[in-house]
Amino acid sequence: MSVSNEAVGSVRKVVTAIPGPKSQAMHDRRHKVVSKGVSQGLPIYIDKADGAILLDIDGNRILDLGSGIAVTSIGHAVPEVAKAISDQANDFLHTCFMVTPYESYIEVCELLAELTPGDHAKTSALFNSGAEAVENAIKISRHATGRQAVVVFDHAYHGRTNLTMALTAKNMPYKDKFGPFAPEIYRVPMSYPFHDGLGGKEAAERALRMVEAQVGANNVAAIIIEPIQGEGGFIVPAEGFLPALSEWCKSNGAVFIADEIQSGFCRTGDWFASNHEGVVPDMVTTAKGLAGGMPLAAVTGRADLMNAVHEGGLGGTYGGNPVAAAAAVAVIKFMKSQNLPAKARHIGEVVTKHLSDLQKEVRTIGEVRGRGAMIAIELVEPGTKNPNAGAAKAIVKYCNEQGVIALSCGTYGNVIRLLPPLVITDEQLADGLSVLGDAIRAAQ
Ligand code: PLZ
Repeated sequence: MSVSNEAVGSVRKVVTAIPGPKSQAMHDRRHKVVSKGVSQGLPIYIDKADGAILLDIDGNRILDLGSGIAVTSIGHAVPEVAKAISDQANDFLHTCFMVTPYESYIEVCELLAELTPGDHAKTSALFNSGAEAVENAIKISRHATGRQAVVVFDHAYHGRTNLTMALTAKNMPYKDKFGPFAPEIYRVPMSYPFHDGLGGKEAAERALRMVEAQVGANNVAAIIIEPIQGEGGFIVPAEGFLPALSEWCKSNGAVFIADEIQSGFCRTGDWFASNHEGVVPDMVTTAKGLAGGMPLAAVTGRADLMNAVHEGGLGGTYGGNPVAAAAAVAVIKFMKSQNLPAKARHIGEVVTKHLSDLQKEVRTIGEVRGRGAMIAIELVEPGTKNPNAGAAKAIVKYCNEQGVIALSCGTYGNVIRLLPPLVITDEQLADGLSVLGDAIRAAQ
């Protein structure tokens, strides 16, 4: 594969302490002007990147197993995408699609109609961030059904804006003292096989019985769910859970929204995580992988629902910006030409085998789970299912010091998730897994 940032190379190499002196100086500079409220992950400042390697300003070559939280699925610095962006930037940067439109917005919507689950008539609307897409999916569902209640799940993550904070489950750091939150949001138990031991049908019955008793089926505008939960801990619902929810929505006139912002666009080994159980959502929200790092998000859904909104009811100054849209068209072309769903499946096999072998010797690994290139381990106190956030923290720190980006997640902060770029090479993956293995053993 030709690359545009060849100087970055393809091999992890740590040449200073992490963070190095230049990054530390930059971090001090940051603290004078950047709000402390903005999350601070690993304070190494990035100069260039290529494929799965980040080059920081101290000259460290870092292996990226996080993809900027599931965004750079195509890897960093893909020449075709960079060219599409620069060509569009030269042509024009912005007109506002609501004022004077352009072709690439339509192209993205055509691709979304083609690739999202189901072959029914679909239309889309484009936005800037995942949270904005989720907000709009709820707006459209309420408008189309004339109902208000929205059902969400334990461990859900849907964003940080006011409505999406209300949909998100975890208090710290997302919600604490940011209320009051939007009303008419009802939270029910998620299917979480490792902890509840329930089959998908039973777990769905448990959740839907609550909805019927406490909300009333006729009041439900939408059920929104991540087919595999991301921030909440890479929780894969038991088989049958998603189809049962989707069926219930169909029978009760509610909209079934799959939030595929983290799980979508090849990540789980198919174009969308809903595909694994043949679920056809009424509406899908996408962002992250869609434009490879440019801010772009979408709501795609049944044309009858999407078109129920009055003209002018949906929009925003930058939604479907020409540069982001041009990037998305090039990203999707790349995903197809490189067969990234197959690459994600391959990554899944390698990672699952490695971590499952490790689980036999390490008692802090409670469960290895996930799909494709969206795999995680849940860390427990040995001999129990109690969360072990300390181990997760120690593992991330160890990986970081060795020049590997690994991310934690989970309501209790005890899950380590892997989200490598799907173009990661076998050598890079083996290298990352070996560091991760050392980190896990060291954190026992
Ligand atoms: N829905 C399923 O995963 C974003 C959040 C990082 P935005 N997840 C990363 C953080 O700490 O802010 C996400 C998601 C799902 C919605 C969103 C929100 O997408 O583009 O961050 O708004």
